[in-house]
Amino acid sequence: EKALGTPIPEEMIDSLKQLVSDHLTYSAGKDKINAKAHDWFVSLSHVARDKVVGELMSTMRSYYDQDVKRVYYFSLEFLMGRALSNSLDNLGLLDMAKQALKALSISPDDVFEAEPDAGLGNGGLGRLAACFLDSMATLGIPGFGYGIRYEYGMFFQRIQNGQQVESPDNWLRYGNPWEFPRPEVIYPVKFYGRVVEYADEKGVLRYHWMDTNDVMAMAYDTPVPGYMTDAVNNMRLWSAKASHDFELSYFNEGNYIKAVEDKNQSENISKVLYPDDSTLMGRELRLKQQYFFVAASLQDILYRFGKYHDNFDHLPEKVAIQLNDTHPSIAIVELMRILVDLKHLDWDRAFSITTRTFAYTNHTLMPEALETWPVELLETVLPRHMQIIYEINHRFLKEVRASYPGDNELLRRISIIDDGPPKKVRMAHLAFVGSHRVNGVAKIHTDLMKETIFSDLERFSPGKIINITNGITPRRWLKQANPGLSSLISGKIGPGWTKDLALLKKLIPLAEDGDFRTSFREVKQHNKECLASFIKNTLHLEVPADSLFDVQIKRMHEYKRQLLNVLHVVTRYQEIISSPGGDHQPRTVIFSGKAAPGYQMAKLIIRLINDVGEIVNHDHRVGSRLKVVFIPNYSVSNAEMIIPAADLSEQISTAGTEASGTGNMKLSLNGALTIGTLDGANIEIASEVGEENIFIFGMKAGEILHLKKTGYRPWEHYETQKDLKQAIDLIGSGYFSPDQPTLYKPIVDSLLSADPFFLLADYASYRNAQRAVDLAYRDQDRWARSSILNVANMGKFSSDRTILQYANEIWGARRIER
Ligand code: DL6
Repeated sequence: EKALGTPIPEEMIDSLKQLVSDHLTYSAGKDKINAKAHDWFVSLSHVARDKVVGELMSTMRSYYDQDVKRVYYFSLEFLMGRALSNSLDNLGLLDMAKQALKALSISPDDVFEAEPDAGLGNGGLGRLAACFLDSMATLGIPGFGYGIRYEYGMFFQRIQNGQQVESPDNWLRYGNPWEFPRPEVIYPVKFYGRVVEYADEKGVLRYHWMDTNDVMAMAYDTPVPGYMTDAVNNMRLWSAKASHDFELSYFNEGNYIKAVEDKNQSENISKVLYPDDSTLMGRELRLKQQYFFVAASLQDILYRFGKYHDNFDHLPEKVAIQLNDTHPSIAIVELMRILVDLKHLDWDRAFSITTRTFAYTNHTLMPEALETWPVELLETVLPRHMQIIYEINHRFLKEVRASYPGDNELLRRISIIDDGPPKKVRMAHLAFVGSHRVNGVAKIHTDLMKETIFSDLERFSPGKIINITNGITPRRWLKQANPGLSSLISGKIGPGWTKDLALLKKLIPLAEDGDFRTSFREVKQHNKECLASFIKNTLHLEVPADSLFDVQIKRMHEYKRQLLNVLHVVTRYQEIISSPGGDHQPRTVIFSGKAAPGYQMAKLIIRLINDVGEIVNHDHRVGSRLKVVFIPNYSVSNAEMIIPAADLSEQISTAGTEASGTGNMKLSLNGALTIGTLDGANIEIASEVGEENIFIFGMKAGEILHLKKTGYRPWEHYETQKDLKQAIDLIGSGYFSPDQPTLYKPIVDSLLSADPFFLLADYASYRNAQRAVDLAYRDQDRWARSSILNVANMGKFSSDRTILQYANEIWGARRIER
């Protein structure tokens, strides 16, 4: 690695300048005179891409030469964010590129910001996939991402009159310099039709799926460079193309428009990302998306496998397929169809190959997010697959019956088919039965998987479920997002932590070093000033950069309890008003997050946050002691800006609901202290950073379960806790919505009648924890010490560790030396 602070030789900068200028002419086709930031972005991207693509080819060649076992990560979502600065940094060229741009009198920030986010994901699940690709490339694991090249990514969120307004994210409008279209890599994918049984020449019963409607899947490749390594992996995304440009029969009849309409119908499959990560509606298009990408990916994988192998028994030795949640789980059935119907393997052999190839990661216990597909829909869209699912289930239930004779209740619960009505396929059961390993994403989540949704399956296949706690890439989430902290750390302990995050432990003694604490605080202060000026420029709101920056950034969802945070904000507001001379710790409470467009309650909470902000921020009695900010359009790029500026990280989900969380890791890695429940990975963060450096509150998962069983009466908390009652009453009174006094009645009603996420039960404990935060923040030196210890103890949460665990415990994949 380039030694820290070594000046970059002038001639290297000159030659980079020349390359960028050449690409401006020959790739962007622009003259310097009228080139815009976007043109420079395209030009610099081509420079980086040229370096990456050579390595991509030699990496692929070496994988072939060594006939390595390949890992295929199947995901309906890849939330990659921007590629340019990440690629340059991975190549070790980021500083040089910035200097070259400056020498051309171009602002590097403008150039990097001209790149649209590749926002092909909803939240944690999609971003995890992106971190995993980065880690696989960095570690030299032959890992390939397979997914969909959505024409429209996650919707763009604006706030108008306090409300979320969605607009399409046309991220490909100006082209995408990072992708390589592969018009020659194109596979047919079948839908609908019917299944015909026939006996082959040996009298064996066979199935022929015919009269189908075909769509073509065309590949687009995006190179994924590892950090400071020659290895470059590939992410292959599929785009739907009509199987023929025009329906000729219509065309010949002179119905030109109808002919084009059919083409567009087929291409709709890869048009748009479904913007809901919690309630998975059984929509036909979504099922078609799922099958579309797995069918194309399997054809591609088997084509590659077939170049060197002709015996499918060896498939699990050369191929591992990881299913990112159940979304791609129809792949299990598709591989069975290929092996049995097309390759004529007998069922048991095919099923053994299939289960040894697949593994499945579960990311949620929420019942509404567990996918089921109506049998009727599957029978229409994928008739042969439905038959195969029945057969898998039949054989599986036979085994269960043999182990637990007479237990019909167990058979009903464990079956892949839910008898309904309507009859449905439980995709999680299918994924479980069709995989050799199933994993949860944090310890508590895995334990709860075993105790709840998979308890029967776990009893039947003990040991199949394992835990692999999530992680995040330290490159994007510390090195690039927080250059100030990154260089402070590297200056003290060297740059090795970027590849071995456990080395951050070397910072532990520095928490006792006053000079280091001062530098550390200066970096945080600088980051807060940058965020404050962003807020001023975009939202026209001044927030004091010396106040405590209290941050909750994630999808808007009731279980994540943004509303609990709002209740606390309202209580603070009331305290300030009722004791104007009091010594109130100034706070800026920052929210950011999108709500699924159809999720009315989440949208109402966004509106409440904005309405509370509107009143609080303009109340002269409050002044700078409390500000409430909602930053619109939460995205990877916005996260990269907000996270380094956070003092406090709100991770306050109801215990037992958040599978892991990864924002919690990013914030802590950037020195924010967590206020959180014993949920998801918070528990593991607490044990790494130490109880004295985190603010834990609230009921434990077991206690919540007990309360659910014994009867929860939220109104008792309302009636007995004065400050809580006052906050709820103020919201219910229309104080924050004077034009529509009953606007927030649904929120108040929900809290007082059912409070399904136990906000009121946790309120007092949350308030106490917030008091402890205020107190701790007063001692800036103590706070800095805790903050440093958070950073120092985050080694476990690198996605490099996570990926090595997957490689060893699930995939049997090894790191490739070249
Ligand atoms: O595992 C990644 C991420 C977890 O960190 C979050 O806790 C969890 O909510 C999220 N799950 C989903 C659910 N989607 N589905 N299905 O996004 O996964």
